[in-house]
Amino acid sequence: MKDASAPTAPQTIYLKDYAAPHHWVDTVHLTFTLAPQATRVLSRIAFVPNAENPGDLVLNGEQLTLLSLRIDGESVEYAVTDTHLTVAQADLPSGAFTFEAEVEISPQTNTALEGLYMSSGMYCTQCEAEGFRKITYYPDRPDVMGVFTVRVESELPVLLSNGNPVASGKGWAEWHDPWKKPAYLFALVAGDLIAHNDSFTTMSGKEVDLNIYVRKGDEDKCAFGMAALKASMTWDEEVYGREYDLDIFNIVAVDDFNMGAMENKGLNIFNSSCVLASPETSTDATFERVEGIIAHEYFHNWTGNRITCRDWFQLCLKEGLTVYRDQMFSGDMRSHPVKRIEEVLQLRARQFREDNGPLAHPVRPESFVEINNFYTATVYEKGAEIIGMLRRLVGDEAYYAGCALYFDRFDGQAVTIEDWLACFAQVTGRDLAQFQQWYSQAGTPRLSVTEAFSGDSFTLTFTQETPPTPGQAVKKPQVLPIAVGLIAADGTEVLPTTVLEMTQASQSFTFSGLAARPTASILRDFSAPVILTRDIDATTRAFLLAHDTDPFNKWEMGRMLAKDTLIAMITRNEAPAGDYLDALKAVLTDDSLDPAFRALTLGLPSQDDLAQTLFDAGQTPDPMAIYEAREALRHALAHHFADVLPDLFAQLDAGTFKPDADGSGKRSLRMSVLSLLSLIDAGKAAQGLFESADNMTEQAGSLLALLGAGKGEEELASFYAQWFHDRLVMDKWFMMQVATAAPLEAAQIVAKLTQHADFNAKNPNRFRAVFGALAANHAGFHAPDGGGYKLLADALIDLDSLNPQTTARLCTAFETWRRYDGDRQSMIRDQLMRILAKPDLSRDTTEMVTRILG
Ligand code: 0A1
Ligand code: ZN
Repeated sequence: MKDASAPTAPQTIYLKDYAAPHHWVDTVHLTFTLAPQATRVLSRIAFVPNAENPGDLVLNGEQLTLLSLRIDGESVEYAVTDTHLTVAQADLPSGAFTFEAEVEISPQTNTALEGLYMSSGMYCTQCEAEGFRKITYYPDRPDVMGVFTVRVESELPVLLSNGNPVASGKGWAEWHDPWKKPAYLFALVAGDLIAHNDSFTTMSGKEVDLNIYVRKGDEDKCAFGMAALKASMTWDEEVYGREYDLDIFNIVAVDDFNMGAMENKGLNIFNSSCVLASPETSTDATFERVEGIIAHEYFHNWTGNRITCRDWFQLCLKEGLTVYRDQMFSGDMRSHPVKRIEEVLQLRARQFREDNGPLAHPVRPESFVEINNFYTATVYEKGAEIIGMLRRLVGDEAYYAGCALYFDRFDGQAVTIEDWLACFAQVTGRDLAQFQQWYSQAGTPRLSVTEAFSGDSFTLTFTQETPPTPGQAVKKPQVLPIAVGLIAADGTEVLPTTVLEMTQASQSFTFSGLAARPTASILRDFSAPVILTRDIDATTRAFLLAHDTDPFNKWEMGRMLAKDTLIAMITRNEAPAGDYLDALKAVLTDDSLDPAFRALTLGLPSQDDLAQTLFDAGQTPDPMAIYEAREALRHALAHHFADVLPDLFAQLDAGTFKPDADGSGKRSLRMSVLSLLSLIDAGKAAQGLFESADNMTEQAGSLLALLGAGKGEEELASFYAQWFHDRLVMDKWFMMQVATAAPLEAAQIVAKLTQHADFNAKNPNRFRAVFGALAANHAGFHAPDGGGYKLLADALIDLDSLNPQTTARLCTAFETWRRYDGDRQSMIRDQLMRILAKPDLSRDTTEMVTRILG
């Protein structure tokens, strides 16, 4: 063996450098002998040289102890670094060969939660993106696909891997996955688990065994997830014609997990917070999230697994499309308008924020240091918006025809965005070259519009401009589908929703034959991910809030009124306008509207959103002033609605808990009402509900209402006494205290909570419950003395040694630092420099902090 063991410096990887591998994989046989600190992994891999790109055998491998290595049964010369194992081409047989190796790894000490690790006594894996290389030597890249057979040896009762079960006996089990796959979809689980079992008959009549595996005590939290899985399977058959392709589909709930869930072939692994649900312990929001994530991971079976990504730059190929699919599914299961508003809220809060700061990157990035840093809102959510725009532009029929062609043409392959778009170009005969820019150009386009009426014609003139982002100074015009409708003065719609296709920097569209000047409803259903500026007065906004037939824009008008009101309160010390309060009250009390919609309309823009809006308008946001204005508006709303709140609260009792759209909509409005009511009734209604609630939505909702009104100490203690044994409910207990902490108390509350016996930095859910909530408590995080910054930086410095992925992700708390005043900027810069100065800082965190500093 040659030992070239000098540590490799982090390298930037470029899309333009993509080259096919020197070797393809045919079959893979793995045998795992599990032991907490000394697991043995025996591999037998059939390699085939790539005639088109011959060369050395290059395998990835990290943190492995190599015990033996053979090629076609013979020992051979090889070189090992801390990241690779190489066998020179000259030392390889001329044709196909079998590579065999044995390595030892230590799952128990793996706190990064990548590769094979242990969580609450069970073994589990996370291989996406590049975790398989911590399990054994392998070409760990998504374009190398193989057929896996896996043997697991352990005394633990449940032993799982991908594909179908082949055979098992005492202390062992064998699995075979007939579908070739990249290593990132490999999974293994071993534990003392209980199965919640069911079955599904596919459209061609095949019976599939379904299981959700959980720890003892969680059996009663599986039924909802199972129903969501079956609904997802039916939906993908009915809507996309996609059938499931194995005899068994397993889901496993794991307590320690960096992300939400993972689509490993036939063996999805879930963060337990994203699959377990029961009325007593989970809120409506959790039920909705579980339903969406189960669907997302299941839908990956076709968009991601059967057809995968050629390289990690193409991540949006599977993620954007799969998010789009899960969004449509959730809309079908619940309410499309409500779902769309929630999507846009999330897009603006996360993706626009990212796109407007130092971490902005194209949906298909062109370079990365650590791919784990690119599982972003841009890749996922903007990626989904691109699919939605494509569908709007080509129409439903061509959209489904393009998808069908994609599934047919690329099944079993690892492909690119170009391959995906070529299917739609073929089906429609369109040139999608300009549209493809959505994948390469970062930044959120600013769209402005002017209106003119003359004779019987109404003209809309749009102008678009995308601001510079890191590495991209000059931007080209994007293709924008702009959905518009026109409304007459009496509220009737004179032009139903019509999609305008904007391709130029500036472009006009004229509508003729109009009897009078209409009011335009623009960017209906949020038809493109842009920031729209439109100079319209409060009266027109109130008119659209009352009359727009497009629910998204109806909501949007309320949101804009709220924003204008808050900005006037912050910058000009104005009192909230009576018209706005009246318009909102009309929505609040309009029984003909969906309660979920009314709740969303009642919601105020977040402090972070207001800070960005002020910054965009050329001002320096003052977090304390934003906080105070928002609190003052909440009080003003409570007083203005005082005469209707108690009755609404009583009427909105949804009765027996059902986590469906109807019930959750009612509860959502009821909790919004309660949070205002608590500001004026000394907390009486909330205390009453807290005592009597039989579901977590109302129990946590009433506690939050109390905390938000500066009360709830006793309730917080009794909540703890009731739920201290339930880790997922305890995450809420931690989170709620930080989320509702007053600005000048937040850091102190966080510091105290990290000393609590139930705080555990090694568990990502618990760490995020505290520090994610601190970052989300805008005024608390940005407290004038910098205490919030320091506390987060301290925690990240400690966490980086344990879990680089979660550390890097939470660094995004600092991504908006250039918005704020000089003092805050310099305090944040100091903390970022302090993180960067930590010896042995991970590659993940180094990349993130470096990019944020810009
Ligand atoms: N593919 C998963 C998300 C995921 C990505 C990375 C992970 O570990 C680094 C884990 C999960 C999904 O989209 O659901
Ligand atoms: Zn995904």
